[in-house]
Amino acid sequence: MSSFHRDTWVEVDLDGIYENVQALQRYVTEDVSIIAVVKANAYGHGDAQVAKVALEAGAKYLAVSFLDEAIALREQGIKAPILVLGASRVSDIGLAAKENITLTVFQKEWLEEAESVYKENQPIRLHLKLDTGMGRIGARTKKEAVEIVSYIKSCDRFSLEGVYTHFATADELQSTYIETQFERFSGLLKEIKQLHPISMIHCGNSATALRFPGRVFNAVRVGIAMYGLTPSPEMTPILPFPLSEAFSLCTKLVHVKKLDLGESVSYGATYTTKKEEWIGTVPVGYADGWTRKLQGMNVLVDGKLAPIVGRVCMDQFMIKLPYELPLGTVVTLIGKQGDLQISSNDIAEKLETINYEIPCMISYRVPRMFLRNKSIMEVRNYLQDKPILE
Ligand code: PMH
Repeated sequence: MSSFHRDTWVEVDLDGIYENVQALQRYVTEDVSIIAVVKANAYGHGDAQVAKVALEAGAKYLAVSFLDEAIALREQGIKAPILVLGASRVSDIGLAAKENITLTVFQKEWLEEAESVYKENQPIRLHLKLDTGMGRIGARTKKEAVEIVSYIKSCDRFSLEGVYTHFATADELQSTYIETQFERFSGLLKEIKQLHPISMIHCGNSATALRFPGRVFNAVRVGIAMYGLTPSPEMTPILPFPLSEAFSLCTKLVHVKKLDLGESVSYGATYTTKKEEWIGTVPVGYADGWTRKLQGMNVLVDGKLAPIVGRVCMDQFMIKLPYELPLGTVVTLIGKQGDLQISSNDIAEKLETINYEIPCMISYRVPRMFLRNKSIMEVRNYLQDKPILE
């Protein structure tokens, strides 16, 4: 731990991610390809490290949001196919083709402009996105979809590999809306397949894969479940197999003191001791993503719960210790100590948000430490943008 200059780190359990991908693969069967969704730095877990372990575990494809994220993976030696799920600029098509990156198409105008701008011979691999009810990006009507597919067919620099859609309510147990989306997708697919053979068809995220394994066509785009988190609290009781949560956040006490009764702590002096209390200072703050709304949340120290007292500062916050503890004692903000666990789900509940947001919000300032085969494989400090221990 001495090779970065800060005693705060994220621990990413790559063994857990490997097991989650394998369990998902067994569940959807070998006929369905796993597309590992590693956008947003793999939901904060570390893009290349997660991508490599997901591929080792059987994933066939990777997905990101933006071309820059795909290029970053190529620069880190990832050769597997990568799909950009979001919109890409026509001016960047040449770069995508050169790096062998698959783009998402959903507008005929984009294709027309692409054809006039892109003059290389290397074909551009495309997946057509259909908007069946998410209302985000995608062709919505049969007319739009048919026009796009016909255009692609007429131009040999475009190659249509896949068709996909995204569900808005897959993680809700009420199924009316998702059934409508399934129906619209099937209807549009039928028209498209009459025009063009499609080798990859995908509609499912983690929740869809877990709830409707037999209805996901031949690929699924899996994010949150790969990281070991349940897509929504209401799905927890119906999970078909256990998932292993991969993300922990730890630090160490940098200051410990006994305060007299009636002393206050942090900005605004919002917390005042009710008796003599041991107060510990933790070197993590809102600039690390540990937002001010986490005042009052517990952390784990010496195997016990300890509440955050007073306001969270930019780089530090204070906790009420159960008793005097030595400097350097490990404090777990997310993760396990002994029998106790603070899950990203608990942080999400406190912040009234979804668990997806929690690992994403822990900023680049916190080094990521990767565990594989139960030991440290690499430590990466995104401030320096290079591994500092391999
Ligand atoms: N496919 C698309 C198009 C997505 O946007 C996402 C996640 C996934 C697959 C993976 O979903 P999962 O993590 O539930 O398995 N996208 C987002 C999003 O845009 N906001 O939160 C999750």
